[in-house]
Amino acid sequence: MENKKDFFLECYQLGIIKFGRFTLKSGIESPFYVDLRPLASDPKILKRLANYLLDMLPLDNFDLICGVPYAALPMATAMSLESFLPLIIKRKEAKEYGTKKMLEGIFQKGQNCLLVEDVITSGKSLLETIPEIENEGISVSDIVVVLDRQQGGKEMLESKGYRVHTLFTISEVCTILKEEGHLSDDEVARIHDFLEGNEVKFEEKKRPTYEQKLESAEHSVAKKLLEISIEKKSNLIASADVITTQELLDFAEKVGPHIVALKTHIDIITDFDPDKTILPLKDLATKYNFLLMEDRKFADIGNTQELQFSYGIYKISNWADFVTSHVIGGYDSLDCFLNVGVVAILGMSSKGTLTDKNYQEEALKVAQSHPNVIGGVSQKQLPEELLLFTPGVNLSDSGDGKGQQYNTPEHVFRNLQTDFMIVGRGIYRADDVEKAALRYKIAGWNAYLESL
Ligand code: BMP
Repeated sequence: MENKKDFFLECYQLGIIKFGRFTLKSGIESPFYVDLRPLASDPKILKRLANYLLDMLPLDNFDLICGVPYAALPMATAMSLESFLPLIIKRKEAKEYGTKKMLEGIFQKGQNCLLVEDVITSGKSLLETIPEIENEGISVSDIVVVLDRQQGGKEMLESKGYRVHTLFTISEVCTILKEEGHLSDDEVARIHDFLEGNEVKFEEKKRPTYEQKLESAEHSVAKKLLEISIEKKSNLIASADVITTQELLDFAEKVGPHIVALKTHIDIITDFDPDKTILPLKDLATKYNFLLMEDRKFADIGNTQELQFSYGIYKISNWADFVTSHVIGGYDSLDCFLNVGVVAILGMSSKGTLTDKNYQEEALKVAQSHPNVIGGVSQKQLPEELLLFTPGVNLSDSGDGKGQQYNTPEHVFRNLQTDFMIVGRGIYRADDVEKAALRYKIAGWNAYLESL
């Protein structure tokens, strides 16, 4: 089987743990929030999860399997399908009519049932569930849990004689996320304080508003983008990944009123013509007040990039307001992008990207020091002086089957403090493109306001 850390990181991409400041049911403020329900929406992950859980267990001990409702129900079902252990279902409330049974399915007194739970905190809810099963004459010896929040639940149940098997602990998860650069030292320290029962000090530092960013922005393109954002109440960049001039112009006409920039991959336009493609596109950009972002992702030595930027059929330097570029060619390779802004590719959104922690740190140093750079493309928070552009945003999908990994606007604004979200298929594949653009614009702006 693949390694458990990689598996966890894939689960994490589904948004199962959020870090910040959350008020729990008990009224306590927690620096993290766990919700494993999204795991059930990805069948491949759910199946692998079932096998990870089964691998930890003495399966011969069990006659039945049961999930604690609701989050663990799909997990228990998947485990049953993978192991052929018969599933029984525990109700949350007894039926008011008919049999009034708490347990549904086929079982006999004296059988031993494996109990499945998604998250264990204090263990209180398990302690309430177990007697309801035992009252039916079924014994429970083992409980398997996906994530232990390490707040005493496991120890409490073990002291009562139950064996508790946990796949991940919150400490383990923090170590993985810190190694991968998703959590800072401060956040990890706060989580440890919380787990040890100490009072947690939440930073009151807020993300800067677009107005504050505008005050400190130095590059003219960064300023222009922020001004448009404030004026249009939008942080949406629509990605026009279409392949004909007509589609591109139609798309720009529909999304124009709602976006701050239109992102192009100009080399996928099959009938490119500077007069028929670029001139009307520039007119639309003026009419609707948006910038043109060419997602060329330059990745060569400075001299070649200079030629690619200004020559060939696309002559990007004639019309793009800003471009994306890898920084793999080093600091000097970015000198050629005079008069446009550069968005440095620091970390990509695709599965298995080679932009690892070390690469991102080095790339960030180049981005921070080069005067042509206005920001970066990343799936992580960036220092305040850079604008963060985050692709891989979709309101309804978690991936595209080709490696793209999606997040919601809430995630990218709250957890990454992004400045601009980039949306492609979420908009251009929608039945009503204009409506979709407006929907994303509103979702992005609300997520930004909530992140302040
Ligand atoms: P979509 O929302 O349809 O997945 O499109 C995302 C767009 O952002 C694509 O044009 C892609 O080339 C670009 N992109 C990305 O998805 N991930 C990155 O890390 C960098 C990108 O530029």
